[in-house]
Amino acid sequence: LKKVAEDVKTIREERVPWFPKKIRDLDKCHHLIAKYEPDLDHDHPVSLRGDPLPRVEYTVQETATWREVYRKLSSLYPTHACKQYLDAFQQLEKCCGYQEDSIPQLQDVSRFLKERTGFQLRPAAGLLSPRDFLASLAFRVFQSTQYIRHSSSPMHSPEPDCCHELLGHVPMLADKEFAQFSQAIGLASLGSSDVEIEKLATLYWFTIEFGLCKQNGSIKAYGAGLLSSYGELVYALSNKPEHKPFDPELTAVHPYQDQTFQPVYFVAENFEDAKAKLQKYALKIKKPFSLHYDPFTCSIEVLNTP
Ligand code: NLE
Ligand code: FE2
Repeated sequence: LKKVAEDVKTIREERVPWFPKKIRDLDKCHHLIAKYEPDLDHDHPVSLRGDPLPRVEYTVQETATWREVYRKLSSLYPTHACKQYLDAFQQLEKCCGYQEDSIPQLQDVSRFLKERTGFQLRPAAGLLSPRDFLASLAFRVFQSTQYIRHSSSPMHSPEPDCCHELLGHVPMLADKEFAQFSQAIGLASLGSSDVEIEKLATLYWFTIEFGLCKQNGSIKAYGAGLLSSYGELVYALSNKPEHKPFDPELTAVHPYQDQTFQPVYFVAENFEDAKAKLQKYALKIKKPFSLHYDPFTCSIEVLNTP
């Protein structure tokens, strides 16, 4: 009987894709999506995984691109960004060197976030596979690019770059509730099947990247892909695209657009509600164990459920 039990256990375990259990395991979560692999004909060293965040010296032209992006976007934030974003952005300007004349260093920003919500940044060489990217969120690690978009398209880039990470993601990751929401998507992804990962990546896309939320009777942006793109931020809050209520079951299977503006955005009631809905959704993902994140050791405890 013991033998049979062990066999059953092995078969079960084989069906579960590998996932990181401690923060150090994230060294193995670095797979890039090939179509987005950046051509490396720029002067900056590409950070290697696991390294401490290197300080980058940006060129005059790169800093000029940053200035343009920063100026245009910060003029829109008061009317277009959600309150949580505006609060954090103010803090970043006050304590973290956010300003139009220099590109903040990921190292400094990571320290700032660590003190607010425990999130930390880690260098990534480009767009990562959804499985690897989502797994890092489970540990409150956010994998960030460090190079900057081309100067010819400051108002929209289909790929992540440091404008997107610093102006899109970082302010939101400084918010407690949003940090919890982000970690919840990450935890749901651990050990999930490819089909479930695809759905979670779609949920990630329509919330953390392109989410809108209700605030004081109007609609504001909280998605990083909007908050880092002047063009799409204006468009998303206009009457051109469709707005639908955030509902994980439907949102998770909705087709998305990764080359140009989204035809549809999903609107959350508020973060608390979005998190509750997401957690309810995550509970339905079938796994032969349950997971517990231990914040003291920053590791995952796997509890077998018979
Ligand atoms: N469209 C965004 C921008 O221009 O910053 C980047 C999105 C990355 C998924
Ligand atoms: Fe992003």
